Amino acid sequence: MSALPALSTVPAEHFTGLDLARIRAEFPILRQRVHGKPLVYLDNAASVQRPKAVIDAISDCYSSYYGNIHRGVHLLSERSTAAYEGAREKVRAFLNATSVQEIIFTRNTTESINLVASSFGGSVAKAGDEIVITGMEHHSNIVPWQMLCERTGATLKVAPFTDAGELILEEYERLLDSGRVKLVGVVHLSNALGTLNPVKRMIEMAHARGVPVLVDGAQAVPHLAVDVRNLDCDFYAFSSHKIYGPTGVGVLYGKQALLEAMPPYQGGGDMISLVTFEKTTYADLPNKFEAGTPSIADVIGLGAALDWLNAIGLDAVAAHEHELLEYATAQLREIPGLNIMGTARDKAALVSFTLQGVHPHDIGTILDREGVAIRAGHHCAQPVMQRYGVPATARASFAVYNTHDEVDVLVKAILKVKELFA
Ligand code: C6P
Repeated sequence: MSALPALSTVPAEHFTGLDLARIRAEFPILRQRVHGKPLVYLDNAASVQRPKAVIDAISDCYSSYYGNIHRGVHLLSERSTAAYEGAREKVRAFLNATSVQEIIFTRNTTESINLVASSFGGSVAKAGDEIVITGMEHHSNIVPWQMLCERTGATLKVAPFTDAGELILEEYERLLDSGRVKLVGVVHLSNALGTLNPVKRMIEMAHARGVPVLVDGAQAVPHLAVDVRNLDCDFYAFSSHKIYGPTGVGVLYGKQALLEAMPPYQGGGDMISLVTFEKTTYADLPNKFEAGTPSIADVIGLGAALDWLNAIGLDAVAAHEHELLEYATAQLREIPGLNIMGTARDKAALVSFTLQGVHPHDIGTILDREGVAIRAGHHCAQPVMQRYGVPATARASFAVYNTHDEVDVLVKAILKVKELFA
C-alpha cells in the first residue's frame, strides 16, 4: 500500500482570509526558480525574506537622505536622525514598551543577550550565585551566561523539558527556590522544537522570588504579538532579520530602571555626555548602550518591516501559520520512518524532524534539488540534539508567505528522499 499522503490543493478560503497571492507578490526573491524548480522557501527560522517595502526603505535612505545620526546640523543628518528615531518609536509601539528609552538597537539577538550578560550580569553575579536557563536554549542564550559564570564564579543551572519538548515547570520552580538565582534566561519560541514556552507564568514565578527574567524572542516576534508590559519581562531580545527586516540590527528591550542602573556595554562615540582624559560621563538612555555609528539604514528598514507586518496584522499571521503547521504536521506524520522532534501542545512556526536511515544533511541537499530550502543541522542548539540523542534534524519553518501547496511540495520531496534511500 502506498504511504503517500493526499497531496491536495487546498482551497483559497483555507488561508484564514490572507491574500497570499498579493503578499507573495511583494517578495521579489520568491519569484525565482532553483535548480529549475519554483523556489519553496522554508528556512524562515534561520532568516526570513524581505518585502519590497523594506528593500525600498533602505534604498530610499541611501539614495535620498542618508547622513550620520545625532551628529550633524545639516539637513541630511537631521532627516536620518528623525527616521532612525522614528524606527525606535515603531519598535516601542510594536512591543508596547513604556518609553523609547527602553529600546536599544544592537546588531542582533546575540549581541542583545551579550549586552545583558556583560553589563547586568557583570554587575550582579558573584561566586556562589546562579543563572537559570532552560534545556532548549539557542547557543546565544547559553554561551554568554557560561562566559559570565567563568568570569564571576557563578553557576549555570538548566531547567529540563519533557520528551514532547515541554518545559517541566516544577523543576524550574525547584531551581528558583535555591535563593541564589540572579537571573533567568528563557527562549520564548524554541528554534529547534517549535515549543512556545509559558513565559508569562515563568516570569511570575521568578518575580515572586525577586529574580529578573530575560526572554529570547528571536523566533517569537515574527509569529505572535508580544506585549512586554503584559509579560512583565525585564529584558526582551530579538533580531530584525527574522521579522522581515534587514540583517545587522537587533533589539534589546529593558525596563528603564534596570537599564539606568547598568553600566555601559561598550565605550566610544555617541554613548557619552562629556569626555575628558580624567573622566567620562555617559549619555542618557538609550544612547548609553549604542556606542559608535549604528546600522542606520537597516534600523530604518526594520521600522518599515514592522509597518508592513502591522498592516497584515500579527493575529492573521499567527492564524495562517498555525494552519500551515497543523497541515504540515498531519502530512509528515503519514510518512513512515519520519519522526517529528518537538510535539509540545503549544507550538508554532516550524517542524523539526528526522528520517530513519537518512542524515538530515542528505535530506536538505536532496530537497534543495527539488527547489525546497530547509535547514539541516543542530540549529545552534546542540544541547537539544544531545537531549534526543541525534546529531542533527531537518527543519522546515514557515513565514506568512508560505502556502499549503508549498507544504505539499515539501512532502513530495521528502517522499523522493525516501525512494532514493530505499
Ligand atoms: N537562530 C536558526 O536557524 P542572531 O543570530 O543573533 O540573529 O539570532 C540568534 C538566535 C537566538 N535565539 C534563537 C531562539 C534563535 O533561533 C536564534 C537564531 C537561527 O534557528 C540561526 S542559528
